[in-house]
Amino acid sequence: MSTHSLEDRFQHLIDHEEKIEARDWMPDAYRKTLIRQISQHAHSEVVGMLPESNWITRAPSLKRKLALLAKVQDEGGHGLYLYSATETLGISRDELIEQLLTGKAKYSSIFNYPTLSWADIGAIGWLVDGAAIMNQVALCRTSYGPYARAMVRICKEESFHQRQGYDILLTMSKGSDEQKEMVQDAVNRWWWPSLMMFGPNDEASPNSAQSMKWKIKRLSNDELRQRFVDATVPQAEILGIQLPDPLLQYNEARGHYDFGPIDWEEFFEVVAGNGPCNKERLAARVKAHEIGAWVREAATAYAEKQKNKIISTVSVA
Ligand code: BYC
Repeated sequence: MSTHSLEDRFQHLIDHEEKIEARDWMPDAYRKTLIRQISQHAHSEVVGMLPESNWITRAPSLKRKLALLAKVQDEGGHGLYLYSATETLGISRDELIEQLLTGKAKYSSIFNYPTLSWADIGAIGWLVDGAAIMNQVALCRTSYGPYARAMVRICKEESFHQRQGYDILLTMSKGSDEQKEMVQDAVNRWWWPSLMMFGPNDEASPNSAQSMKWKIKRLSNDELRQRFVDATVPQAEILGIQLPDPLLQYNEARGHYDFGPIDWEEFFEVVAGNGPCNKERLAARVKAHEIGAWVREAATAYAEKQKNKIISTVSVA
């Protein structure tokens, strides 16, 4: 079959909502885009463990500690599913990790901000996981089968993450004046970076048009951002807090909330490696990789031993 007809068949499958599987023919650019997006997503999950794990030992009760511990472990699991999905596209885990540790690969801008108080853990769950779910529910319908299936399970766990964050803030917002101030301060700092998670505006998003045609992305960056704002404003009202945007206002004609301009300069600085915690985050991942070398070596040696055992059993038989 010519490349032209292969490409027609591929787009036909996508247009008819069929999933593309690892064994199927796909254009090189589709494969490349998926490797980029899924591996960035995997890196984000793993780097995303860092700001929160910092608070596990300081959680204010056993229940809070258990929930946070479970959440951080879930993020590690999400990284695992996503690295595995990326590997089905013909790239090794070692190569992907190398790209992260050498700073060649991106991960979500949001994880380059510091967690200064316990209320930040609530704000991350509510806003960061809330934004992540908004993006990821749409990705459950992405055209690449292994990615879509990984997203279904991830979304179930993300809902728990969002609820645990909101519950922290709800409890604190009914507490002392100092606790209420901590909630407001955390939300002030996490609101705008959460809106940036959805990526640049549609007209400044170089990958969107093609990714939408291939149904890798099902909704645009701006559509998802708007849905997030619309869903989150009423939740902020229940908390009794002010979102830090004087231009935030319901627009009857549009049926959506209008919101103020995003500081894209800050976003691109953070993505370029110059955010408040970029260097710290990468250094932590490099250190963890070095410390974990013996685990990988032991697992490889064990796998080799098992392989030899099977070979010798077969040759004796
Ligand atoms: N941070 O053309 P665009 C989570 C890059 S949640 C850094 O719109 P695309 C978690 C983009 O990569 C977070 N970089 O790109 C939650 C591109 O650069 P390259 C992870 C960003 O791919 C709680 C350039 O800007 N979620 O994991 O069409 C706890 C132009 O952008 C960002 C996902 O990864 C950003 N925020 O759309 C723990 C979801 N935004 O690669 C963990 C899956 C954009 O061309 N990913 N860039 O050099 C996606 O849905 C899409 O990749 C994005 C960007 C919407 C993020």
